[in-house]
Amino acid sequence: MADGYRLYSAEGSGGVAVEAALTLIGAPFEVIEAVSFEDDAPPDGEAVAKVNPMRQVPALVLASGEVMTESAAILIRLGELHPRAGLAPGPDDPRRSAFLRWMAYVSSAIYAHYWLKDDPFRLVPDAGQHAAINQNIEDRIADCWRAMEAQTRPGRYILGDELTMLDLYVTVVSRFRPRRQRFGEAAPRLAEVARRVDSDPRLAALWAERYPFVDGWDRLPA
Ligand SMILES: N[C@@H](CCC(=O)N[C@@H](CS)C(=O)NCC(=O)O)C(=O)O
Repeated sequence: MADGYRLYSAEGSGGVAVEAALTLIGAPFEVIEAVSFEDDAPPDGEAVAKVNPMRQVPALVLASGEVMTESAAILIRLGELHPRAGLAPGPDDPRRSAFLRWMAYVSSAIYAHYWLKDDPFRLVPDAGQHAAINQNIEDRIADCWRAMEAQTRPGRYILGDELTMLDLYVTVVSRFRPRRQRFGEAAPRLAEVARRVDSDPRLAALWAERYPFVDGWDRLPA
């Protein structure tokens, strides 16, 4: 796509946050399905390897041909490149510090865990330890959501009443395992924002196709 973006992404991945951003921006983009998580096997990143040696999605090819990886950086940059969409508070915006802080936090404190969680063999050869690793990672992720909840004061959206890239990012990353139930227990106000973004009519088709919401994900225990 000569005048648009080429996005290496995958269904049910963090790349869907970038797909959501490009959808709201209204920019032309082509998606290349690039990492397979089929059958709970370790992710296969063969298709993305030629643009991202880390074999991870999202990887965004800009119209210039330059490649960007790192979901938070991609979202922030798209916000800068398309300021009229109003999705990324600019340098003089009072929300700017919180915006940058929580974008980096979701990436480093939460999303980064999935490299091990998706395939514990990467660090621990003994499969007998994997259930405990998984549990500990999920506990840590819940703690991180809880800490974010305690330090933010969402309005309709996390930084106030306007939707930003941060809302898209949290909405997608909170769909990762252990899914929304644990997220909702740890961070009920953030979960309310995520539900608002889930039901944004501009994104309904995208969510249904790229990250279908499974009934019961956000059901809290009775
Ligand atoms: N730091 C990267 C992490 C991206 C990432 O972990 N992507 C997952 C999909 S949600 C992936 O490609 N996993 C395959 C792998 O790590 O081998 C980012 O924020 O974009």
